[in-house]
Amino acid sequence: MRIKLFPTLCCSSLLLLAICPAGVDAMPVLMNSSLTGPVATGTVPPDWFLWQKTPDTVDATGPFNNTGVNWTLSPNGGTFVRAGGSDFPNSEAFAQNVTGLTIGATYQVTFHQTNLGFENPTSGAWNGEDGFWELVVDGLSSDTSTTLSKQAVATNPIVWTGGTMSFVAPNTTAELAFVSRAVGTSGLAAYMGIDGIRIQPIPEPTAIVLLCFSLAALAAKRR
Ligand SMILES: *[C@@H]1O[C@H](CO)[C@@H](O)[C@H](O)[C@H]1NC(C)=O
Ligand SMILES: *[C@@H]1O[C@H](CO)[C@@H](O)[C@H](O)[C@H]1NC(C)=O
Ligand SMILES: *[C@@H]1O[C@H](CO)[C@@H](O)[C@H](O)[C@H]1NC(C)=O
Ligand SMILES: *[C@@H]1O[C@H](CO)[C@@H](O)[C@H](O)[C@H]1NC(C)=O
Ligand SMILES: CC(=O)N[C@H]1CO[C@H](CO)[C@@H](O)[C@@H]1O
Repeated sequence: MRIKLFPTLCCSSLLLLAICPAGVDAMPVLMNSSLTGPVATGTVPPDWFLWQKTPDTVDATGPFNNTGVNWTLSPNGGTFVRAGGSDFPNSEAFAQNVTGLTIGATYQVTFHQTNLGFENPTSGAWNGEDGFWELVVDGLSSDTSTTLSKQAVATNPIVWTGGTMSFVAPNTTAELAFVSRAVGTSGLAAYMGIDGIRIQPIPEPTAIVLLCFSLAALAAKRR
């Protein structure tokens, strides 16, 4: 009896392991998600580090508030990060090593984003590019946000919208870099703002979870 049952149990367990995704019990730890810190050029808020070039920590008065209107803060308030995006190697980026991840689990990153544009302080020309944010996880490009156009004219208000990107955790701790990027190849940068970053595990699709429950129940019954 024992000898006969063993292969069945063994197979059920293997099947469960193969089909059922790893449970996500832990919540990822993202420090200073509100990007709050002293206003400064070429500096990112506490708990974050410069990943490439020199993004800035700014508030509604700048620095680099080269726009025809006053800047507005994101719904998250406080300071936010402004970064000039261009082709990848010339884009400004900042990062944090996020802990508490489950290997192989998918995470959704949500945030507030805006395209600030850039009014040339000397000529008054309305420069800047359409831009987006790119998420690089442990050196691997994982996702991009929707593209935001710069305001049509310099005097249009600064608008914040919700952004979403996702990634699969390669390790329990992973380096998440947020890279400002420009769409065009004009050589001008897209001046992107970001604030209020949140990371949450994406729940497994209901169908797979139900299948796993059924298989687990079946295995228990046989046992
Ligand atoms: C623009 O930034 C400068 C320098 O940070 C600041 O003195 C000025 O008050 C700001 N202007 C507006 C309209 O926010
Ligand atoms: C723009 O900012 C300046 C400096 O902070 C302030 O004096 C002015 O009232 C602001 N203008 C508007 C329209 O909010
Ligand atoms: C973040 O993680 C990367 C990759 O493991 C490592 O090279 C880097 O030193 C870490 N940085 C900090 C500030 O912990
Ligand atoms: C996973 O993260 C740990 C701790 O940061 C590190 O020592 C290890 O090398 C990483 N493994 C891989 C495959 O990157
Ligand atoms: C959410 C969070 O951790 N915010 C912190 C960002 O860093 C500043 C400066 O250390 C803290 O005051 C905030 O509490």
